Amino acid sequence: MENTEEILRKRIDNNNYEKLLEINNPELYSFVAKYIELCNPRSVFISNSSPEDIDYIRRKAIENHEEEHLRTPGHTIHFDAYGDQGRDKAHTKILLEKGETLDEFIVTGEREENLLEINSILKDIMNEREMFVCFFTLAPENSIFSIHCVQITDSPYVAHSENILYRQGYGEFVRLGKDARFFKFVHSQGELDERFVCKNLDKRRIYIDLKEETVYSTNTQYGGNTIGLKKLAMRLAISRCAKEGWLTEHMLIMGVHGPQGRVTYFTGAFPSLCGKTSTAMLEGESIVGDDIAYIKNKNGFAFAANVEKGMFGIIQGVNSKDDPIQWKTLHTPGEIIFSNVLVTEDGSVYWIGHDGDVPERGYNHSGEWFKGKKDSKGNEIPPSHPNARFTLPLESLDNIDPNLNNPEGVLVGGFIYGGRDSDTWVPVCESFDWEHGIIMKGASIESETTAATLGKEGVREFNPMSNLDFLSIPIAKYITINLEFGKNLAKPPKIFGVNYFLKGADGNFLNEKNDKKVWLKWMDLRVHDEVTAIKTPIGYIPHYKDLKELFEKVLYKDYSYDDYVKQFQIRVPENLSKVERIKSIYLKIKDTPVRVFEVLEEEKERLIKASQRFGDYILPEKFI
Ligand code: SPV
Ligand code: MN
Repeated sequence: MENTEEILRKRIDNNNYEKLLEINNPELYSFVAKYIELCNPRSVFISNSSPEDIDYIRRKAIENHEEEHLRTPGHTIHFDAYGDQGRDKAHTKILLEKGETLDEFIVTGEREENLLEINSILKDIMNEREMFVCFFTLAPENSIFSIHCVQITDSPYVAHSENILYRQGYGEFVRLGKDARFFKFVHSQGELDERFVCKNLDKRRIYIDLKEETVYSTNTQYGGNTIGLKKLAMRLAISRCAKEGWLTEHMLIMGVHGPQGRVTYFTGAFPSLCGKTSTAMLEGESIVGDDIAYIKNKNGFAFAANVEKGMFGIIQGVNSKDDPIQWKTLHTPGEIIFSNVLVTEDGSVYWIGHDGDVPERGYNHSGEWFKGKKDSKGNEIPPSHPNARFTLPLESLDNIDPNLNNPEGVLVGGFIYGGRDSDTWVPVCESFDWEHGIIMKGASIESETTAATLGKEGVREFNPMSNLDFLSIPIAKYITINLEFGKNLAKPPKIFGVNYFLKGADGNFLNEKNDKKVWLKWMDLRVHDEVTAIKTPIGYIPHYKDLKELFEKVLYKDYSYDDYVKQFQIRVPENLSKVERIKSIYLKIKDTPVRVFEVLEEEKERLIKASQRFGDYILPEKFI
């Protein structure tokens, strides 16, 4: 093989070569050279994070037909291939050395063998294409949270998305030179068809090599599979933080605005499509992040920072009444990439749950579209995909929190865990303490599956901390790190479990979308010890009078005692079954900390005792 310098000099034009040379880092040079040799692009573009370079990428996404302009200035549309509109869990593998194993829930592959495979897929894959090399920083720059990253991709759409979603990093690489310790990402969309979407989905692979802190992604365009800095970097970060004792969580970060102008920060973990973004976007509160948080112990307190600076949000159901802030930004000129929505005849967009009537025709991920159009199996094609998304800078939202880029992060008052649960958890419940919260709320999340991943919807799935899809370490280790993290804090955040999806006997939801506003205000009061709560076998729940007052104040709604009882009665049989289900899962997980079984057992005993006194469905007032 030619040496690194020769390859770089020969394959990169002068202007771009100079940009690369500004960064004095031999590891970077050999990484870039290696993939130029292997992927064999026609040309190489090195982005130096300047407005011109960022704009170049934006223009390339249009020229390459991965994006198209829409009517509103700054808005573009991108489509992913049919069947490439969610995360491909089956082909996303953590690479392990021979003999190493992870839990059965985590898809793994043998390192050497899979690297050979991915190298053969990558061979000449960028033939006749341009390679983009981009530099980013995860979390605010120059802070204890920062992690530096290099992305190689032949998709200007991916590079463009990252320019919206992440902080630029070229300056940091120049500053750090040889000392930069960075994550590496190699992506190629592979061959595209006549609609400029991936053709070879059978060769879609997402391989995470922890040893070299490198991720490979091929033959896919969907952001969750391709945007290296998002869920791919998250797996690398989980592996790194496990060694260093901090947390990488699938969590929103938001400021809840309490009495007298007080702002209290919460982090919240919810599986995809379970209300995470809509919680972070609640009117009257402020958003720091909607997807990924790094959390560190600083002088005995938990501080969180948003890894990102943009949002790759689900668009289905966004409407002017329930989501006024997103609605406004989505209808204002400014940089937004829409994906997999319907483009109407006048160049605007429509998605399922948008205000107004469904348009008669337009085009979408299925090509030309008209009302009633069916796919080859005879199923009606909806105007937009259920996992259709928008990508925008957080700063374009009216509720952006001033601490988004604070290198110190924000002090965390509470952790929130939620899932899609039709019959067990009450709408909001505070754990007895850190251990109880981590185990009974976080490590016990189950959720009915959604469209964010490929596969069947509506099946109840175990998803500890809503982070299972992204774990690159054993589950037991991950839970232990969470338990330890709280033990080392002088004042750990309070831990709450929420459930926005509880249903009544008639099968209807017991809560409205906006009721979560009230749960948050209650949590804020609890963090500051400003209201008392009812101690039940599953944790502390709100008093009726406090909720009634909050419903009145926050939603101008009369909250009836009847509603309260339906929502907050303790459903003993369902909770007991859940304890059993979770216990049987952890029995199969290697090295589960004993404390997990003890806490589950204690919960079970409390539930049984209570049912012996009060029956299976217990009114909150029984516990007063
Ligand atoms: C999620 O599905 O949790 C997302 C979008 O945030 S993805 O990038 O697909 O992970
Ligand atoms: Mn997510």
